[in-house]
Amino acid sequence: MNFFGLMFQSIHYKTRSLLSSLKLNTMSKHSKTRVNSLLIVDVQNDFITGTLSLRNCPSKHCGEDVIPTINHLLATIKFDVIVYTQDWHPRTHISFYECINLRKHLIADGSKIDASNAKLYDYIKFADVEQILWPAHCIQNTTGAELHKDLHIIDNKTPSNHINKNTPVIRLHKGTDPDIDSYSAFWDNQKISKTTLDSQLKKLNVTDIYIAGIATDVCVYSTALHAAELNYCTYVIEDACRGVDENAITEKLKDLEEHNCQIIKSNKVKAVIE
Ligand code: VGL
Ligand code: ZN
Repeated sequence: MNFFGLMFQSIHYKTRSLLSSLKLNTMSKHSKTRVNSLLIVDVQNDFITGTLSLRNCPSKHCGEDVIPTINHLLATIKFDVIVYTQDWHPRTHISFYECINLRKHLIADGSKIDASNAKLYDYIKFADVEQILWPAHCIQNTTGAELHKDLHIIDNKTPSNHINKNTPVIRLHKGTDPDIDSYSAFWDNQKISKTTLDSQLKKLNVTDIYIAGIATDVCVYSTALHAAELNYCTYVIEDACRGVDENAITEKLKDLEEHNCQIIKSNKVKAVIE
């Protein structure tokens, strides 16, 4: 091949590789079309200053510390969908220590703990279901069940710089059945009934879920575990969460990593999304 032949061949190859890399780029961009949601779990008065305040739990956390971090995420990142969940129990909920006498007959035979010696935060077995005895909390339509007043609630009247009035906002109540507890926003603790959250998110084509809120080792944990199980790309924003017990928090976050969740810091979220 003469000089011109070689030149032509080299240009030809360069053009081909340029074209194929362009194609690859657009393909990977396309396959990377993500629909991002921020799921804000149970930022409710009772977990912050009320009957189940994290301050009185082994962690001694201040639940309100999640609020500036979540508000900053809402103010600076364009999420496609926002979800607020609320623990929303009837007065006689199975998880309430104060209601143990209502369910004396369900305590398993031979249980070391019975209604007379049970203490707050004990694990008790009702039939064959283990239940922690929490202080009564987040009772429907009480102040304790309300979202904290400083949390930015996105709605039509108060969009943020990045989240406009057309951004879908989902509000979800969980734990409404008196006889079954529900830590996760997707399923009750026995996985008997599923909430509407998965179908609402799938309808909106959500692919990625970023989770923040309370409590890291309880409702955040169960929600993240189920989100990953339901094939969402799942992130837990560690510093936007607070929990009940430090040891449990460490253990549960490790477990989430082993179940396909990614634990990230709030200052890294923007770079992952944009
Ligand atoms: C929660 C304990 C009991 C939570 C709910 O939101 O993490 N914790 N109920
Ligand atoms: Zn609860």
